[in-house]
Amino acid sequence: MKLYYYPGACSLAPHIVAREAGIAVTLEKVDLANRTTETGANFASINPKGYVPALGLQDGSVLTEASAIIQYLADNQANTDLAPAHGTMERYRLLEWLGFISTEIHKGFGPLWNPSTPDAVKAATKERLATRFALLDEALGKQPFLTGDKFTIADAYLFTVVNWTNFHGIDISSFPNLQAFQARVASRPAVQQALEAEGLTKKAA
Ligand SMILES: N[C@@H](CCC(=O)N[C@@H](CS)C(=O)NCC(=O)O)C(=O)O
Repeated sequence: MKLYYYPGACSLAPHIVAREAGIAVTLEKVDLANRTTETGANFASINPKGYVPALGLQDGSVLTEASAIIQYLADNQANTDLAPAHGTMERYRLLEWLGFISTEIHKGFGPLWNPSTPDAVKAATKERLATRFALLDEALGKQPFLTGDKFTIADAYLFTVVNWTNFHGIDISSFPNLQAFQARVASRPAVQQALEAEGLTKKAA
């Protein structure tokens, strides 16, 4: 399998999951501005959506959308705790978190990446994110990971997007449980390996 990625982007979540699951993936870096990959391929022809992550599968097809890719990787490894079995209430709880992370946190950062976003909009974006961080902080005060005692794909995704606070100068020290979660996840060997492979070790939480 080949993971098309950009350092520190949401593609870090499937990268972490692959390493946690012990699945060998080839990494191919994408120049998002020029829509080309590091081997010179036209990324638009690989993923017409134009964004990472994209996972090239053995049969030549490509799977996109972070939430789908991390589930695909976890479900490929039946013996891991990375995702509860389909059809269980635990799986729906996982999906509940994935939806929250994708729409409220991942896309919640959206305006901050655009240099032309007015300062007032940036401030409002950070305020809205803070309300979501408060919910996460409360949840993570009760248990070490989002769904309980075990690290799952939702934790890999959350870590990846909350790590963006480092790129936008957002202080999360008023959310101590969330801050401790970031440090807890960062210290996992698979996460360290993924950060190092993407050249991000110094910027990690
Ligand atoms: N809906 C997609 C969004 C992916 C996404 O936002 N990718 C960003 C990096 S985190 C990207 O590649 N942006 C470049 C672009 O859209 O041109 C998903 O959940 O995977």
